Amino acid sequence: MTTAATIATIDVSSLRRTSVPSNAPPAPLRWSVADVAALYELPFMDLLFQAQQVHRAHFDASEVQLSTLLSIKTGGCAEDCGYCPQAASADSGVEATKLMPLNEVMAAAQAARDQGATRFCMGAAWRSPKERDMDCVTEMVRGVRSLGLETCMTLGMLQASQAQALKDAGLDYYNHNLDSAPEFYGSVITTRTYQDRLDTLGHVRQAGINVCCGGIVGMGESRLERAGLIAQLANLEPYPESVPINNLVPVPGTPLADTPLLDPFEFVRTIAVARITMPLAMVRLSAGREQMDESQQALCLLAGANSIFYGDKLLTTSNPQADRDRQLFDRLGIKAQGARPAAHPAP
Ligand code: SAM
Ligand code: DTB
Ligand code: SF4
Repeated sequence: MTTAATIATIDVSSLRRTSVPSNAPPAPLRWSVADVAALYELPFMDLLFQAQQVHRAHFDASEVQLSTLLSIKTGGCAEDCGYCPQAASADSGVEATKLMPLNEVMAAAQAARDQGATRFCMGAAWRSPKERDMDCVTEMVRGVRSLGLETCMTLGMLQASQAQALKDAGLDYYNHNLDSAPEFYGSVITTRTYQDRLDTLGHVRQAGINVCCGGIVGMGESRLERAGLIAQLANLEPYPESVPINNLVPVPGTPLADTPLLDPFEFVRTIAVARITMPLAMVRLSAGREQMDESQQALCLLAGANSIFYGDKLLTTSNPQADRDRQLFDRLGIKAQGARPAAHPAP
């Protein structure tokens, strides 16, 4: 495999620490794509051993954090993300809904907490929230937080003022994924740019909200492009507190429905590489668990994943039943983690 990878010229200056004087030369990138690709090239056992060492230096390797997802506004989305069943352009059968009322959100959050989740993530199929939606979503943050849950939202692109409004309501995390390497991105999404995503992440950081940012593998990208995604994430300054690694859920009616399945070991490798390059992050084994057997999930945990989406549904697709997850945890001697502060504070 080639190692002559170049770092894409994307403007990450808005994500660098504000304490760096503006006339100082930019800090060197922590991870070149070639260095990340070299990790992928390690023998599987060596890669997992290295990932385990990094993981155990910072975390209890028997603890996994549980996040539950709720789709607060489903389908009918104007964006054209090729993987997504919620795009209006997809022929996936997902029905568009209005924004969910607060009482239904609260009931779902209560149920998630009763099942043992510590973080509640609310997702909306929006390009970005409209101003008229902001009062409703900030009320949801306040309500869910009052139950003692960590809150996360993923609402699409945010303006600086919207990020600040969410922060003022007490939002703990904002999820906004880079999704892929910049070189692959344009073949999956055309309605917003990579730079748009970096700008939103900059606004979230500036507001002091913890960043949850990851991507999807198994979309037909090359290994070098997977390394490119991880390098982008690991070079964010600081890197995200939470890193969801999604395996493509190939939904009939979406442009990526017939993508050949990724080798399961390659997915495990991606988790290991994320763990090594972002040692303090919560690395989440995210979408795609339903399609994995339990041995593969155990390998992902061994490779340094320490968070999962927990509950029978992701946004529109299914996730393993909570009972099955509890049984798997028992078989592996894994315990669910209680609420904990973010791995490192936002600047
Ligand atoms: N509309 C908002 C946005 O795109 O930022 C938030 C919701 S969107 C569904 C959140 C993330 O879900 C996407 O960025 C993508 O990484 C992931 N996702 C969506 N469909 C997926 C699929 N079929 N398989 C795996 N991950 C998927
Ligand atoms: C993330 O990275 N994965 C989650 C969450 N962030 C919002 C979403 C996965 C969605 C999978 C497809 C679906 O259920 O619609
Ligand atoms: Fe819309 Fe988000 Fe799906 Fe893209 S990933 S189509 S922005 S809901």
